[in-house]
Amino acid sequence: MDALIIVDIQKDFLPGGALAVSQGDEVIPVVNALQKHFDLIVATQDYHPASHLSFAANHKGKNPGDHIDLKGLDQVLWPIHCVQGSEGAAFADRLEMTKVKKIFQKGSDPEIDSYSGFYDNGHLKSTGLGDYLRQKGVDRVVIAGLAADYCVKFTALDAKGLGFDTVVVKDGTRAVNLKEDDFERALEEMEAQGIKVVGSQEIIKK
Ligand code: VGL
Ligand code: ZN
Repeated sequence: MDALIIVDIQKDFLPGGALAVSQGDEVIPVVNALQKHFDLIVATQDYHPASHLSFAANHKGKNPGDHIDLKGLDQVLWPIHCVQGSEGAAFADRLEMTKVKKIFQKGSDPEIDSYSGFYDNGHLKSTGLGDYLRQKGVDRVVIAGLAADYCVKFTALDAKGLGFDTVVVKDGTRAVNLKEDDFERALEEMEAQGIKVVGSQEIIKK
């Protein structure tokens, strides 16, 4: 059984958003086309309280892009984004959501960030996504969305670590690219862990 995991396709990650991913909007038609090929589709949603400690604005004198130690973990600081209940936290207008069975929210604990849709960055708490997929009999997950170098990458690494065959759709994701080669490095890191990186056509043609 296959599942499609749609990662964080939210307004704040689209061009014009608070944490805009360049060409992030281009993944939407790709993900909408992919959905026709799956019987089980879930989505993750970055969903922070305004007090979230990944926001530079919550640290005096810090700017987005700076790093801090947050409870023992290296944390890059971000602009305020995906605040619970805000327009920026909403899913993209053009994203097809009618087939999405369940939404897994993450990043709600102000004291720890959560890039993966499965666990927070300290692997302390699970979102329930892994148990949900297992209970549905899923053995392969296909992942697309934003951003390739953060939430897609960590979602894929956790999926693989949990034993799912894991596929990432290269044209269904875009990177933040704080450094210019972060996209390529993220793909390499995932492939090194046995995650397959494919084009959407490889899934659609079947
Ligand atoms: C993300 C940075 C901060 C993501 C979320 O969805 O990739 N990146 N929060
Ligand atoms: Zn976030």
